[in-house]
Amino acid sequence: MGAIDQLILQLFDIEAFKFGSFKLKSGIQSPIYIDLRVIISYPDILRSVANHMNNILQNSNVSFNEICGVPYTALPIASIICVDYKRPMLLRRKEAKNYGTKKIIEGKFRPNDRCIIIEDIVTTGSSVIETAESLWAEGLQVTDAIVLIDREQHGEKNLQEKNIRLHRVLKISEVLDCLVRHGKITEEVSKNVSEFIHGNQMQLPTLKIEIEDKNISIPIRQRFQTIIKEKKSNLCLSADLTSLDEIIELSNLIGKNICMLKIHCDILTDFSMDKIQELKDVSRRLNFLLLEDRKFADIGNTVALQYTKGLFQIAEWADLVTVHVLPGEGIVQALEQAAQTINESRGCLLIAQMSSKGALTNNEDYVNGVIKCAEKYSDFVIGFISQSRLTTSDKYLHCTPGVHLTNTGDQLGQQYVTPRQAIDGRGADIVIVGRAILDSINRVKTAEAYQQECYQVYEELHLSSLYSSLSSPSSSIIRETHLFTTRTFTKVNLLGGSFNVKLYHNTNVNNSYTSVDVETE
Ligand code: BMP
Repeated sequence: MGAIDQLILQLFDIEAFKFGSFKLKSGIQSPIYIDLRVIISYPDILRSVANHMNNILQNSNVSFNEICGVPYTALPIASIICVDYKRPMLLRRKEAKNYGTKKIIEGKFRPNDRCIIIEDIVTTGSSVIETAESLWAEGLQVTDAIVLIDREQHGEKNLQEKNIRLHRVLKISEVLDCLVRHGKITEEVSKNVSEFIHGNQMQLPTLKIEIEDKNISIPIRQRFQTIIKEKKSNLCLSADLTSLDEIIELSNLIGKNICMLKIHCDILTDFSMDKIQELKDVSRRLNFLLLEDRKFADIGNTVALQYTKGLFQIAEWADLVTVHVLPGEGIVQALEQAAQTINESRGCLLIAQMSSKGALTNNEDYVNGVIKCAEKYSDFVIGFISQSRLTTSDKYLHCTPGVHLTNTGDQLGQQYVTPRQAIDGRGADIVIVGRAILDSINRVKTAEAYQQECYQVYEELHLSSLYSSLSSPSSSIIRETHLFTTRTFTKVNLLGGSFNVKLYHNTNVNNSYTSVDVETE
């Protein structure tokens, strides 16, 4: 009897092959079950398996520096081969340690070393591929793997696709033939198993890469800051139109210019959840936030219902809402709690000061109360609707409505300032513009002009404060950078976000920086 037949019969005797009906991990019913773990209890068989592998290695002229066994069954086989060959062994952990070095590959090796993988059985080849990937990641070369049994279920092809050659001691078809020849199983059982094997060719499970929708997963405050930086826009369009269709159409045209779109859903004559979803889709595509200017002002319980229920189900689609703190902080607590039922990031802007004539918010105590509330709920409150800078903290975005380049007010108490006054004079981060754009002859052109004006003033303002910090010898920026290089880069915080700033140094001009460029990363 040949050595291969002998090995197969030994494996059969120790019940490494079982025939019957077995439910596999995948739920599939299989007529064969192969359990090679049993070989560790039979040193002779273990020795014989290792010898067969050694022969293959010698005959195939595979050169290698290290041998890596795939846990668990292949480890003792790999150990024997390592000793026979006097080659070092590597081991791939199933999971990286969560203490100490966090290594996944144990053992000594040098980059570019050639490593062969030893495995007991191959079905799809996925565990060999996983092992190879860990070794590749460490700079090792892996081109060959050797297994005891190939189930012939597409493993060889899958490995080939990864440029790994598969060597095997036994193919499942050889095992079946041998067992039939020696009267261990019937032709019928063998046929059954063969049919099962051919009917279950397994492609490697394709890695499903879920492109993370950063718009949804990152916190709203960070998302807002990123949008402003990326789009170079701190303009919010107040789309006070009564048709949602018209708002969708307009946002398709103006979306690229704005960081936020503000609406009042209760003035819409054609509101529907389908249409608002359409607007939400535009906002995701053109990267702006949706603000429902609901100005909640009731007790917590009522407000939670107004936020999540009714016709508008605001929490479903509005990234941000506006809130009066008049009823006390319970209103914010209620909204924050209600927002937790939504699996997207939500936030709110507290109304601290209003632009209209005679606003009762013009009261220091009131405004201080609003700021305190913002601090207490700073995970949910990302800023204010205000007419002045309320805090020096970068954390809160100050959004200022009542902005118009040419008008000073309307007949109903609205009072306007220019973008420059709002930003430079009053410390606004975001400028909210409604009728100045909506009533213009060319809304798109006007929006572009407002975007440019608002962002330019904003940049100028922050750059001039950057200049003054640069001229101060105690400035942290100066300390961080090398003063006498001609061009340095440093990070500064503007809009609460981190910007890469290029500093051009000109030693002729009093050793001071002559120009500062803000580059978005
Ligand atoms: P307009 O630019 O057309 O005046 O519109 C301003 C928008 O900002 C309106 O939607 C209004 O409800 C809102 N708003 C405001 O004007 N002043 C405030 O203090 C707070 C606001 O939300």
